[in-house]
Amino acid sequence: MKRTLFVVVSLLLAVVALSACGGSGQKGSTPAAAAGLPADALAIATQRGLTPDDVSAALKTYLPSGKHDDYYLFMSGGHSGNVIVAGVPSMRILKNIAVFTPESWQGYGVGETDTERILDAGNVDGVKIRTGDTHHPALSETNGDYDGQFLFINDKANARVAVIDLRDFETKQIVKDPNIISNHGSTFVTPNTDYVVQGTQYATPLGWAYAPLSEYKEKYRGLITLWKFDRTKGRIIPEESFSIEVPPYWQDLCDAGKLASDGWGFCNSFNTEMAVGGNMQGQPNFEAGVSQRDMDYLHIFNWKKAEEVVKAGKTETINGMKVIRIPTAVEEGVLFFAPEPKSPHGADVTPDGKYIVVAGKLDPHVTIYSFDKIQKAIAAKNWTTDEFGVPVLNYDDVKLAQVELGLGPLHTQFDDKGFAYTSLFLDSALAKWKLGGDDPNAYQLVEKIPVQYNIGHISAAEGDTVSPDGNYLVALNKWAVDRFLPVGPLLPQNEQLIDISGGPMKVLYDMPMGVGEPHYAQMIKADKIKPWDIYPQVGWDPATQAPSKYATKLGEEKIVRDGSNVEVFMTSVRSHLTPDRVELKKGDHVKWHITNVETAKDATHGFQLGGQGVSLSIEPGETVSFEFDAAHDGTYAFYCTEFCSALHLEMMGYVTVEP
Ligand code: CUK
Ligand code: CUA
Repeated sequence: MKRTLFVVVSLLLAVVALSACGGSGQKGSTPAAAAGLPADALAIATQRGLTPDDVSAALKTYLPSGKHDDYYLFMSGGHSGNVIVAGVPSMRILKNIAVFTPESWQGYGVGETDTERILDAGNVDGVKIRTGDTHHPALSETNGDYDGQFLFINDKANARVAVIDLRDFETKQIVKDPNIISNHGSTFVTPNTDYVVQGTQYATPLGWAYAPLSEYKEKYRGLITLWKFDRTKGRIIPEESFSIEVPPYWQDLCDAGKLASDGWGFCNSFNTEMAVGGNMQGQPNFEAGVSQRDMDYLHIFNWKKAEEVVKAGKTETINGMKVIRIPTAVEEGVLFFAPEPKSPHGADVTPDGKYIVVAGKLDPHVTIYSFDKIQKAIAAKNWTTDEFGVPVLNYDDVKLAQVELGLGPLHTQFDDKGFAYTSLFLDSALAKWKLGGDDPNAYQLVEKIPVQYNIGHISAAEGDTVSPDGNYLVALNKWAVDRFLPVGPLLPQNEQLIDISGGPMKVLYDMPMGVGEPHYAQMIKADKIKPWDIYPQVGWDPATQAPSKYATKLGEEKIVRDGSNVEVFMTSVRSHLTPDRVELKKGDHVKWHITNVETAKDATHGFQLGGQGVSLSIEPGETVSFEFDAAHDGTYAFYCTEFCSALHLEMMGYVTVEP
């Protein structure tokens, strides 16, 4: 025990001395600076039973009040359908971004508003979809590096993709793929964000039309969709997007090529068996049916070539989307397969773009493919074909190396020192291994550390760009088991911060995630994101990122009646809403616009109108609109929901609806 305390003290002294060296130097740089350390620090460490490792982890992650984190971490919120933003290394949650599910605090999709219309764009056959399952956030990139402008995220359950503008951290657009019902290899961007890539997960007939499962091979298909992104508009342009038809192999994760492999993309698949279930009809469960073959197919596609094929008009338009059919994709050299070991999950391109790392859930190895070898095999036309006529390259021609890491390898990230990191789901561990360039023997396992527990994705600082930082890695663990205070049978997930800056890897912090579950996350340097403090001018419409035609200035508030159509132009400022009386008649249709005329940072006003299911958040400068029918006569109160001032409770008004 004495020895432990001694080590703790030495550690604290060393850290204080170090920070003094790195600081202004005013306080000197000798261990004497340790005199500044509170005398009770040792007592605290002792009393709380902290080990030297605990103390060093605490010092590495603690942020004093007012200090900011080094990185933003954008996590998918899984089946809560949103995105969660945290800071690294503190792991403090900064924001939830409502995406596929309505959210009252942000006034997102609650009441008939512009954000409701964003959600409506993702409806399926007229069914209002207000659930989501977000998996893979993708930051926009310029030359293969995060540029901090936009974030994309998929909804696996309904094959949708959303666009989030990082100037105001708000969802701007949801697009629905008209031909598939679920996606997964999504979202991943091409190196200049020309396209947002989306791969199908569970095959259906295109347009999810009816076909019995007995016709699976004939009628069911997957797609690789390339959503065209217009950076100036900040929108996906469906008319300029297209899909490549692929066999019903259940495409899994995808990644876009970069640098050496720019112009290409890669997707795993895991049901080349084309199993169709039927466990009540004497057939094996899907889990068994899908795992029969030793090899599945890595899908290798040339999206630049596909773009030319689309321009040449060699597509079929299916439900409004241009689709390159399989025979055309084959003929034009757009699509190739390479065998990959049993039921792979992650496909990750190395920072130089020269290699593709594939991890198989049922194989203890990661398999490294060489892009150069793939190109040579394609040029040599050395292939067989699958049942759909797609060229299958020879495994030994394209495989460069394999590294045995452990059980259940899933996802891989990279650092700046030539190492790769792979999550091991079944081992509940993180493996660090060495990349070996073109030398297959140079690929080696370096180190493994346990995580708590059932690790899925990992996210290293800028770890999937052309220039990873090699600083931090977050393990997105599915299970927390014993890590946190018990909260009933539904436990949080555990996001563990791991130090990968050099030397042995170390777990620094356990972050309970009370919603979720996060699948993938991306971590970007904080200074790359330049969010607005307030909207650029008073009367701003975040839906168009332009001045709103409903902007209302102080003193110009009004209520306009035209028959039974009533339009309200309201302002909000601390601590009143003007007008504060809205007199309606039963049966009126009301359009209501509120402009928050504040220009002070953080001076947001909320708005709820009792009995109408409306919730708004009106940030400084913003103009928000909503509509409703005054279907019942009565007296209702509206008020500001943000405690914005001492007289916030008085920031209210009445709606009277005359019979
Ligand atoms: S998936 Cu969840 S752990 Cu959707 Cu990327 Cu692998
Ligand atoms: Cu505005 Cu409370």
